[in-house]
Amino acid sequence: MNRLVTVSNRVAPVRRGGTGAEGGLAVAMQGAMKDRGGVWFGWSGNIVPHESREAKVIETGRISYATLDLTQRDYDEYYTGFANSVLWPLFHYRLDLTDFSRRDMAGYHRVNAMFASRLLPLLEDSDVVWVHDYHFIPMGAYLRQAGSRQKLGFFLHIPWPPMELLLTLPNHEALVRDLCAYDLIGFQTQTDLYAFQQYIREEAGGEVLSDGRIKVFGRSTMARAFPISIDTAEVAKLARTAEHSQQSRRLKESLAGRQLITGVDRLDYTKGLPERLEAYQHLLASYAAYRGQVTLLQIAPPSRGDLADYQQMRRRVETIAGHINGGFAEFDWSPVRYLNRGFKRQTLMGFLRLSDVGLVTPLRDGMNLVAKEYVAAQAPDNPGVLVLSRFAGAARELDGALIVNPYDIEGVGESLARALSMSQDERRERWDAMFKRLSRYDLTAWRESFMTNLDAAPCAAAA
Ligand code: GDG
Repeated sequence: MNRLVTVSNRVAPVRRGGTGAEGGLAVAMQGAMKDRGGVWFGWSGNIVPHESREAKVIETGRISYATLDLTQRDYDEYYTGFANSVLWPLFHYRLDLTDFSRRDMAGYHRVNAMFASRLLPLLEDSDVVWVHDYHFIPMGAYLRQAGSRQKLGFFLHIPWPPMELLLTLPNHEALVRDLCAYDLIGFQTQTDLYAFQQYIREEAGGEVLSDGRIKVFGRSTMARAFPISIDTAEVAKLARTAEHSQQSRRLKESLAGRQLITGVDRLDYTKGLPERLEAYQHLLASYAAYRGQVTLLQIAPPSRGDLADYQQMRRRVETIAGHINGGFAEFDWSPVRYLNRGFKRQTLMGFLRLSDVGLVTPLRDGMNLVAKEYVAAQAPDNPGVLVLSRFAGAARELDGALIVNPYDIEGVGESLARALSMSQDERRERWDAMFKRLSRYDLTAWRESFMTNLDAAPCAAAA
C-alpha cells in the first residue's frame, strides 16, 4: 500500500489517553496512518528566531513525525493573521470579525511555500499526500510548482462560505485557483460543497459535472463531501470503562441526584457559548421546577487566547456564567460549573455518559465531533438526549437529536426542558438510529472513503 503523507498545521503524536488539549483534527487523525505507514508533517508548535532549513524527523513505529518551527513573524502573519483572523472567521460566516491585510496574506503564502519546499525532499514517488485544513489551502499549488508528482488531496475541516461572503476576501480568486491544484477536494457537508460549486460556476466560470468533477482555470479536479466521523466503538468502550472511574463517581455524587447537562467546546466564538448560557438561564427563569434540580457542566479549554476576539468572548461567557450563578444559586447548589481546562479523553467520555443532555449549540461548525462523541458515549438502555444546533455539520446526520436554532435563546431553553423530561422510550428510539449510523459511518469509513476517492482521482501531474 502507498504511504500516506498527512499534512496539518499541528503535528501531535497523540499519546494514549490524550494530552487533554488536542482539538478535533488530532483526535480524528489518531488512527489514520497506523496501517499504511507514512509521514505526518506540519508545524512543531515552536517559535524560534530563524526559519527551519529542514524538517526535524522523529520515527515512531511506521510513522515519521516531521516538523518545522516558525519564526515570530511567520506565526503572526500566517497563523494568527491570515489563517485565524481572516479565513477562520470568514469561513464561519463572521465577516464582522475578519481583519484582512496584504502583509498577513503574503505571510500565509510565504509559509505555505516554505512548508512545501521542506516537505518535497521527504516524499517518495508513490506517496499519497493528504493536506488538512484552511492553514494550507495553497500548499498543493506550491508542491506542484516545486515538481511534486504525487497524488494530492485536501480536506477542509471548517465550513466553506457562501459565494457572496467569499467575494469579500480580496484574494478569493487566487485562493480558489490554488485549491483547485489538488486532485481531490473534500468538504464536510453538501452545503459546503454546493457553496464551492456555486463559486466555481458563477464566479470562476467553471463547469461542475454530475460525478463531482470540476473543470476550471484550465484544469480538472474532483470535489465531494466527506462528513468526518469518530471512532464510534472506541468512544463507546472508553465511556463504558470510564463510567466506574473515580472522576465519574465523584461527579455523580456531587450531583446528588440532579440532572446533568454537559457542553464541551474549545473556547471559540463559533461555538455559541454566550447564547447557550443565556438559553440555560431562560430554562431556569421560565421553568421554576428545574431550579435546584439541574446542573450545567461547561468544559471549555482555552484556545487562541492571544487574539482579542477570543479574550472578549471569554469575558462575555464569564460574565453570563457569573450572572446565572449569582442570580439562581442556592447555598447548596450552583447552576453552572464552568471549567476553563481540558480533561483526559477517557474522563471526558465518562462525563458525557453521565450526562442526561449533551448540549452542542455552535453558531456555525464544520462538523462538531463532540455531538457524535456524546451519542457514542451513551448507555444503550438509558441514553441521554442530544440538543444540537442546526448549524453544525453533524446536524445533517444526527436527526435523532433535538435540532435547535442557537440564535433562538427561548427555543433552545424550551428544547432543554423537553430533553430533560423526555421518556426513556423516546430517548432510546432517537438514540438507536443515530448510534447505528455512527457505527456504520465511523472514522475509518470516513478515511477509507476519502482515500478511495483520492486513489481513483486522476493525478494532475500525470496529465
Ligand atoms: C474542527 C472543526 C470539526 C475537547 N475538549 C477536550 C477534548 N476535546 C476534543 C473533543 C473532540 C475535539 O476535541 C473537538 O472537536 P470538534 O469537532 O468539536 O471541534 P473543533 O476543535 O473546532 O474541530 C469541527 C473538526 O475540526 C474535525 O473535522 O468537526 O467542525 O471546527 O474530539 O472531544 N479532548 C480532551 N480533553 C478536553 O478537554 N482529551
